[in-house]
Amino acid sequence: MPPLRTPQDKAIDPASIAMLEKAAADGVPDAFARADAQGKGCTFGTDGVCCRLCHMGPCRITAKSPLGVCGANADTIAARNLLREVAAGAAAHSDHGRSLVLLLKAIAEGRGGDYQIKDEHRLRTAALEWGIDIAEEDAGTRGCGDAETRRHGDAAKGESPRPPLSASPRQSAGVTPLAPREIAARLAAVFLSEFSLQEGKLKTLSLAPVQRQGVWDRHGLSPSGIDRSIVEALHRTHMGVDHDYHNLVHGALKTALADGWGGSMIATTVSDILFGTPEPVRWYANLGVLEARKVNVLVHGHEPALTEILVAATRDPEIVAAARAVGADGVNLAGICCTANEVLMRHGVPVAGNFLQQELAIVTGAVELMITDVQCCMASLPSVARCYHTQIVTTNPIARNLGAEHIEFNEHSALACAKTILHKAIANYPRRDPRKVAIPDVKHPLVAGFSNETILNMLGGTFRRSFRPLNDAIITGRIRGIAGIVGCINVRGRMDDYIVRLTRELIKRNVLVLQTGCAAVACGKQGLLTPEAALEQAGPSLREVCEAVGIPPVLHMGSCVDNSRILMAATYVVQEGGLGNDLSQLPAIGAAPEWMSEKAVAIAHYFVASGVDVVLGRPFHTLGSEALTQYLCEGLQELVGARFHYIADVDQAIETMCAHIERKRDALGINRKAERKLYDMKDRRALDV
Ligand code: XCC
Ligand code: SF4
Repeated sequence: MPPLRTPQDKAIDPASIAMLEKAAADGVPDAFARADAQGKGCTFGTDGVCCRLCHMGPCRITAKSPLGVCGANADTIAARNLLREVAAGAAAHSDHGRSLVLLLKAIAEGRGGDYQIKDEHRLRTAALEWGIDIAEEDAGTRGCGDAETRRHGDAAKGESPRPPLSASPRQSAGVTPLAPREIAARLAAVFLSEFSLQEGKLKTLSLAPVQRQGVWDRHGLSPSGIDRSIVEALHRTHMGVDHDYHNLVHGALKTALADGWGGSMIATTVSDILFGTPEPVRWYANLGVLEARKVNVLVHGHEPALTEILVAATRDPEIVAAARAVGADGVNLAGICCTANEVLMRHGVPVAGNFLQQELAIVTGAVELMITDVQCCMASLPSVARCYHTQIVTTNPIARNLGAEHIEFNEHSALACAKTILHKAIANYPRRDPRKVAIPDVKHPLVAGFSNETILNMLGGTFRRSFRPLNDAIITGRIRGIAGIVGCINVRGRMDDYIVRLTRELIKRNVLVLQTGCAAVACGKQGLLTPEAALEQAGPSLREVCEAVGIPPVLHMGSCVDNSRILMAATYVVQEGGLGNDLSQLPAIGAAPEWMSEKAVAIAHYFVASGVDVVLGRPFHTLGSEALTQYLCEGLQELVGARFHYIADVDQAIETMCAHIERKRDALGINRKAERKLYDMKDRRALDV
């Protein structure tokens, strides 16, 4: 029996440590306690060699019985399980994207209720990106070019697409700009057809560098419709269909591409159109954002639609008056998980915490109500809430929880629904037990909201939007490369620890870090998402660049569907020129240090399929198949020019990632020997400080 973990073994931030201690004192079981109670877990599951795909099984692979009843071996079983995880992850992201597209369609048809299009500029640039004309030619006039070719370049001539620099509709004689609702209708129709496409490949793929599209086409990895891809993944993993682990991995890459370049890309784009493209905003993260004198309402999950309306409703005089009437100073809205990232970036709503802080927030005893929607909302929430006065409200018909109240959210009555929920929270405030309240006085400022549109503006200026300064900094070696550190946090490790140590060390070594999801919040809680962090913690040359542009050394780009922003950032770097023609040539690497969800499995696969290596702090469930593991961690290099790295040790991850970046620089010929030596010396100096 291993010794029980202390709160310090479970978390690094003082707020979480304090709440883990309080949970134990209050007798409230938390995810860490349950993980400890579960023990190491079933090794068949961990190794990926348990199959329950048909009722002749379940079958488990052992040295004595190396084949399932149907003859499937460990390679087949583990690869099928992996592909199913990718399909589930892709489904979660994409279904979220679909609900936003349906809202866009409803607005276009005048059925949007309390919603409207916030960012018409983004609507027009998106329309151009997806080949929709945003102006109509009057009869008898010729247009000045096909929107499709303008945006996507001419693949036959090897041209790459360009970022949409301007989206002013042509105002010349004979051309009438379309009304936003008409553009929205056309765009929604194109997006919906991306889900239902039965033949041919996704339109969205053409946003990628032309060379990468060629890799996908050559290897049969270009997905058709998003829904079709997910159905195909489930079909080929049914008993008795696909048994070749290579082919199953190719299926995983293809399905993941339908997520990253399809469902997630669409989710990000439509969120920006509906709720506004994020711009840098400075706010706070960690449990200290809860306020003792206010009604605390937490939004938790992934879908931003309801939360958008809640932000407005919180400021409604009726709600403010109601809060005052029960003796509170108002309503304080704060977020958990990716909903937090969505509203942080667009409204400056503070972040109470990341995934593993959802229960700990309730343990403060100061949360009147938590609203959950889809994904990453633990089943345990109602039972934790019962130990305090907190109410849990579910809002999505596919995500209910016993012990929670279900108030179905409907965009046609969004404001009324938001107010109903807030009134409930206010009515609950007098039930707060002051003896049970302990809000940790811990919060850190952070800057979030680095959409590509913002980065283009910051680097190039509004009139010369460009990634050029970034490319130049990489070419001259002031920035060694780019690391995307993303994904969840996992109760099996020490929360945030790997993410934060990795990020700290990489910026010290002059690597610019891009983040999303719970990883971004982990670093936000440590103060790494501020321009001041560049001064204090970044290596000397990264610091120079950050100071010149006014950015933090770690850029928070949004929620997990916003990993699509990282794909596009890398694409813009390629298109800017000087760093190769494909994503696989960039001095860039991804990492999901503490991942736990199927969505993270999908994300990791679409990065590798896009040509970007990914370091995983914990392996996929494939260790029971040496052949499969080797194919993922070595063999894929030949197919897509990138691979996975299973690295549990953070120091080893740091060295692997830096070495990878330097190898890519060498291959590009931008590492002149003398310069590299000088850099290495500087590096050592930076390390000595
Ligand atoms: Fe969930 Fe998105 Fe993972 Fe965090 S990072 S634990 S998926 S909230 Ni998306
Ligand atoms: Fe066993 Fe094959 Fe059925 Fe899986 S599909 S449970 S390995 S018989």
